[in-house]
Amino acid sequence: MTLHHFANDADPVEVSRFLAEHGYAIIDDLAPSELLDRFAEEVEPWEAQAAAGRDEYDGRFTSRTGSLVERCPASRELVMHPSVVGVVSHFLGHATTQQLHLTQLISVRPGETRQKPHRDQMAFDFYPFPDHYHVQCNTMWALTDFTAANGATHIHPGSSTVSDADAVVSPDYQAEMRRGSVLFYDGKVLHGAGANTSETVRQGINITYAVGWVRQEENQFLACAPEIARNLDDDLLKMMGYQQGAFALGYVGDQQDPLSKLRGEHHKAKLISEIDQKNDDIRQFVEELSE
Ligand SMILES: O=C(O)CCC(=O)C(=O)O
Ligand SMILES: [Fe+2]
Repeated sequence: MTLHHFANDADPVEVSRFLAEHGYAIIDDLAPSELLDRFAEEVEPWEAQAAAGRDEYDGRFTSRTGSLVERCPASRELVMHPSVVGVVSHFLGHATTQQLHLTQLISVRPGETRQKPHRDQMAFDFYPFPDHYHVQCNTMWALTDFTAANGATHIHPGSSTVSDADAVVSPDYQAEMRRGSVLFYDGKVLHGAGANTSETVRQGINITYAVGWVRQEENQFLACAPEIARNLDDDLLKMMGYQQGAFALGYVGDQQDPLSKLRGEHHKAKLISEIDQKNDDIRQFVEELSE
């Protein structure tokens, strides 16, 4: 058996349903290669200075580069890719809001051994979320081809709702996919990075989403400096957490909306300068008339 792949015109609801049933889904060829080229160029200086993992779990031959929204403008298009947002908002649609949980380029280098299979939702202090309650939705975009030899992610299909003992002995398959394809996996499914026995680096862009009421794994309010955040699109900012999760979580001061707080002074200054410019134009127009 190999893992099931969807074409890039697949209905996000169908993909989400498949993900809910099997714990994973793959959409082939979703990111244009021009977008990935741009991302690769933007991330290169940051990746060059990223440290290797400190333990077997992080991977001693693996580096992780975060803060992608701040550092790599191209990543913003991946975060907000309509097909991905479509899957995420259906898959996590039981929550009032969804949010960005983390962004990370994972570079698995030659010589890396296989990562211990795990369930990502353990990050929530091992809270035993009920089987039917999905708290997160991971994506892994292939920045390079993902192959069995270079460390394509291992997935244990259907392991989301079985006991740990049954999950570890369940069969697993590697998510081999071309550059530009994207693997979705839920927070419960057993998975892990593969060993890299090839000569080249495997690069995957891990962008994870969560329901709006939990703490984010990567703190988006600090991972992207407010001076940069302030100029991003509303939809992206809301995804990063600049909106109230559920109906009351995350307000600022006198129950102010976080997005308007962020825009705040900057927005006012921009409006005033636009008005000043208009006044100048009118003055000049009247002066020209009276000459
Ligand atoms: O890089 C991969 O293929 C998976 C990494 C992973 O599962 C993790 O670090 O939690
Ligand atoms: Fe993981």
